[in-house]
Amino acid sequence: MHENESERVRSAVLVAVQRPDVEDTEFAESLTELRRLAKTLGLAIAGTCTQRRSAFDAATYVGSGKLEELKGADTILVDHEISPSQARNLEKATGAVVMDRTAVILEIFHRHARSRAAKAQVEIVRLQYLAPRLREHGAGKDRQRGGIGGKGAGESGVELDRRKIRDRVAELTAELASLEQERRTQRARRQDLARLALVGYTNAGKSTLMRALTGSEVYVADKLFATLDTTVRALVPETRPRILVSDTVGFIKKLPHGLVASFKSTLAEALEASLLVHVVDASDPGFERQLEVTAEVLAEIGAGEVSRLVVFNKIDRVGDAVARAPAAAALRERWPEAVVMSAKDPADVARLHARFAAFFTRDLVEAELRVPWDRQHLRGEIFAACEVVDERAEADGAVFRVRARPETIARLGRS
Ligand SMILES: Nc1nc2c(ncn2[C@@H]2O[C@H](COP(=O)(O)OP(=O)(O)OP(=O)(O)O)[C@@H](O)[C@H]2O)c(=O)[nH]1
Ligand SMILES: [Mg+2]
Repeated sequence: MHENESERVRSAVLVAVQRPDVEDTEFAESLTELRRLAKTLGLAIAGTCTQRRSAFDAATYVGSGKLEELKGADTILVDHEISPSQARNLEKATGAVVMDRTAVILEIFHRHARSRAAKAQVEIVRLQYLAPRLREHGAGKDRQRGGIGGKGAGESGVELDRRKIRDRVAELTAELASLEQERRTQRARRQDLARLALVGYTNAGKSTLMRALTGSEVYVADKLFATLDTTVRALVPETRPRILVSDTVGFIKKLPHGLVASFKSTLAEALEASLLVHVVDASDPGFERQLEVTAEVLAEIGAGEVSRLVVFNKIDRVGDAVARAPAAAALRERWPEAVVMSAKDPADVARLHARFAAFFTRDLVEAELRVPWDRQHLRGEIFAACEVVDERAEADGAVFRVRARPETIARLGRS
């Protein structure tokens, strides 16, 4: 988006075609979500235009009758991924800027990326999205209006021809590989520590829980995709052994495939956790579908087998004071293993904390670690990673009687 244009509040008309195999509730939920995505981008919603059709129109996505209605719209947001030619035809017929669901999500990711890795990952997917659109149009300057293909890493996307895009993608990929190397080193250091990851649909409350559980100041916002980077913090009050918590990028229906792939490495870190805490916004009418989407993405990225705890969050927002208790009871009955809670309730957070501590102390073993007097720098590490039951001094060094994970004892025994 041009810098000068980003100041102006643009208005958008939401457009969606409902095919026969899509149920009304699912269709409505998806539109509601597109409205929230638009709000996250700061767009004002000027209207909604829906149509039932057996299939998307091959040329213009909606039928010709609807095209008339859309004339004069400023921006059109299409609730599906459409082809470059459909987008171009739709723009020609209506005079509006057209963004499909993928473009909207990519723009949000672009704006919210903070770390070098997240920026590079998003930029790669945006360039790949842009490439076929450049081919169709040539690099006309007006293509910048859609918001996609704006400035990335100091260059203007539209001025890049396909070859330059390929070079840039290669450059970013190499940058990511070196960042990945750093990350692997950090990761190796944490390998045998007790770790859990907060995963789930965007806006479920993962970062809010992260804050409550670790006392850290991670970013929380009523926006979609507020978090794009994995952050890692220790559970507070600290447990023995220390438990590390990772906050991760949220999921969404129809997440552009390039993004799933590019966020795999960010998520990979979380996936090394022994426990996945699947956070669900129980106050969202579409929470069941969100639960499914998250489960699908987790399976897709290879996390299907990791132990999982489902947390139904935001119970304080479910119904009114009268309806809340039965709603919570219904959730507990249907998902007996799950936790039903509010991240805003300190007592609930404390209960969750206790549950995590119990999970990680379950398979601790007791062992003795002998640390020679010239290796006392290991002391701090032992206290961080283990529960020290007893400590005594002997002629050749200190002997610690500890309770810890078998992997931890193996590592400390080697070092
Ligand atoms: N009432 C209520 N609001 C909550 C609760 N948990 C989170 N929220 C709010 O929900 C919104 C989203 O919270 P986040 O913690 O940013 O959600 P997230 O899962 O990290 O979202 P992404 O980073 O977009 O994936 C914020 O406005 C929070 O204040 C809760 O238990 N009760
Ligand atoms: Mg977040």
